[in-house]
Formats: sequence, C-alpha cells, structure tokens
Amino acid sequence: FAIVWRKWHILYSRINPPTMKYSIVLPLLATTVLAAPLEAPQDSCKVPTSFPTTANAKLPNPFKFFDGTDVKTKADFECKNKEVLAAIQAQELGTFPPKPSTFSATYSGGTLSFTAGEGGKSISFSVSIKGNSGSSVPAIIAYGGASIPVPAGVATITFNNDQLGQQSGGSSRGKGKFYDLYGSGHSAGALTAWAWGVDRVIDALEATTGHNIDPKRLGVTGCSRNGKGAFVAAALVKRIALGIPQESGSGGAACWRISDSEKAKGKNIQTSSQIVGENVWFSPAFNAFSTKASTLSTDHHQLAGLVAPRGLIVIENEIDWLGPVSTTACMKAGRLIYKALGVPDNMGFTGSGNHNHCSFPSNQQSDLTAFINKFLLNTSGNTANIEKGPAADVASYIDWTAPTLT
Ligand code: MCU
Repeated sequence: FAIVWRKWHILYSRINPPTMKYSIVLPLLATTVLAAPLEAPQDSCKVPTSFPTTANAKLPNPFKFFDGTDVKTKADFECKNKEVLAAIQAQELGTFPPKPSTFSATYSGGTLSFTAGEGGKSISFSVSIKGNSGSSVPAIIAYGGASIPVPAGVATITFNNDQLGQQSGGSSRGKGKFYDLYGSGHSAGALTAWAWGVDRVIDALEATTGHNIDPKRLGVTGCSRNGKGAFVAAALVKRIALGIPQESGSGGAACWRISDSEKAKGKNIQTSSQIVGENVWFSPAFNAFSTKASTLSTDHHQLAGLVAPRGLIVIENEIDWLGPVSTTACMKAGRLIYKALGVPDNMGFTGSGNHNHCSFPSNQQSDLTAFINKFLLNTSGNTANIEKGPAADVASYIDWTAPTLT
C-alpha cells in the first residue's frame, strides 16, 4: 500500500496542482482503506458447502481435502478440520450456533448462571461448581456429574445437559432450553445442543469473577450417552483443554464404518442404523446416512482430529454394545492424526478389560492421572503411547498413510 500511495502521490503531483490534490486523493484513500478488509481474505481456508458421499468402506483419509488435494502442513490441517467440521455438522451433528446476540452471566456461592438471548427469545441456565477454593483452579465440566475420580486441586462443574437437550427417546426431539431459544426445528442433535451449553459456560466463566476457575484449563467428561456428548463438546469447543469421554462407544469413540463391519461379523454392537431410532443425539440430517454410513464424508477418527492438538484421553470398556474393536481401531486412527501433527502424546485411549458400565476401574487410573496432570494441573504426566484396548487391526480399515505435517 505504501508503495502504491507513493507512486500515486508522485504521479499525481506531476499532473495536478497541489491545492486540488487532497480533495481528490483523500476520498480515494478513504475508499481504499475501508474496502481493504472486505477484499482481503477473511479466512484462507476454502470450506465447501457440499460434501462427497461416494461410498467408501474404509475410514476417510484425514490428510486429503474433499477436492483431492493433499494435506501437507499443519496450516493445511487446520483448513482440513474446517471442512471436517462443516461436513460433520451437515451430516451428523446439525448446526453448532455461535455465541448468541445477548448474553449475561453471574457467579455466586458455587452457582454460575447465564442468560442467553436470540431473536427475541431468551433462556437461563446454571451449573454448580465444587472444589474451587484457591486461585486459578482447573476444572472438569461433568455431564450429569462425574463418573471418573476428580483429583484434589481440580474443581467439578456439574452440567445438567438434559436440561439443554432432552434425551429420552424419539419424543425428546427439539425439547430443552437450547430448543426453547433456537426453535424446536433446529437442526442440532442433543450432542450439539449440549456442546453449545459448554461453550456458554466458558463464556460465563470468562465474564465473571469469584469462582477462582482458570477458563484456560478446562476438561469435559461424561459417560456413555454423556460420553458421546463430552467427545463432541471437546471437538466443537476449542477452549476445552482436555476431552475425557468415558465409555462413549458408538456415536463417540467408535467409527461408524468399523461398527458396521463388526455388526456384519455377528457382534452385538450399536450401529448408526440403530442409534437414530433409539434417541435424538444426532441431527435429523443423520437419518439419511444411518443405513449407509460408508457414504459419510468423515468418520469418528476425525472427531478426535477435531480435538487435536489439544488433550484427549478416551476411556473405554470391552462391552460388546460399545464396540470395543471399533473404538480401539477408530482411536488408533485418531492417534495417527495426532502423530502427523507431531503431538502423539496429547492423545491416548485406555480401556482393556470388561467392567460395570461407567464404573471407573483402577487399571485406568494412571492413564487418567497422567492426562489430568499434564493438561489441567500443569504438572508432569507421562502420556506417552497410551493405547490400551482389545486387539484391533487399524490397517484393515484404512487405505492411507499419515504424513509428517510440516
Ligand atoms: C453407550 O451409551 C448408550 C448407548 O449408546 C445406548 O444404546 C444405551 O441405550 O445407553 C447407553 C448409555 O447411555 O448408558 C447409560
């Protein structure tokens, strides 16, 4: 701009008398300055609005854009994540709305509340906070209360996700505070509605004082159906430092395609065709894919990829319905994404053996502790190479190799 300005100035001085100069140049300059931000690319990623639906029984390549070009750099991968985010919202999750136009929050005596308004409607929602004495305390947002042990020094934010989006079968569609605000016909499934609530809880933490919580050191957890929710929240809400989905199974740590392959082998495993009839976790848009998951543009290894490079510890259990081979192979593929980004130890998965659903066995404790230490308590935690689950050959589900992203 400086060069253009100088050249123009010299040229203009030659052809015009000095008195006329500024009356013409200044409006021109003002137009240029005002127009510049509009002309400059707001975002260098090209995010498509339609997505490939060619059947592919293998897990989609996380290192190729939908137009076939390679993802070679970390910056490319950020763009890839934007197209994954667009596709997964369009096909599975529904639209994840941004911060609403009006928002206010309060904190008092262990209760954090917010009021959010859009289009003349508004809702209020509260969470309770415990274990937050001290200063700059990390916290875990726990869907329906934590079913993992939360260590001393980490606060628990109890998040009543069902209030935002109900989840008691098909009749819950469009019910809950999220839908009171955005309308019962909103495309978001319950998992997305809850993630929106997590995003607002963080807005509320940022907007208030007295709670002692450090909003930059937040984890999110939930078990089973709420584990699916915790995984999706970690993927959609970039301010989450550590995702801790527990026994999320299908719709969370499992890949739809691998679950279908396991089902075909005779396993009693939850698949997309079953899940859409059971509950309203996903967008109605997912119904169209439920019996042909192989046509989805993405799969759930890329849900882990959306969390990357942030912390992610996936806790599973060898219960057939959760799909232990599917979750293990899917999360192995997810770890390939972390490896490609040069941060393999920011993700792990643990879950060998079978135990009561959502009870937390002692053999997973050291893995959980390592991740909480590293990502929430800022102390040392050895999170290297945590891949615990049944035998599952990820190579048979992928036809790509992971590059080293520069
Ligand atoms: C693992 O999460 C779910 C599962 O997807 C459902 O099919 C089953 O009905 O409930 C599980 C659950 O949330 O258990 C508490």
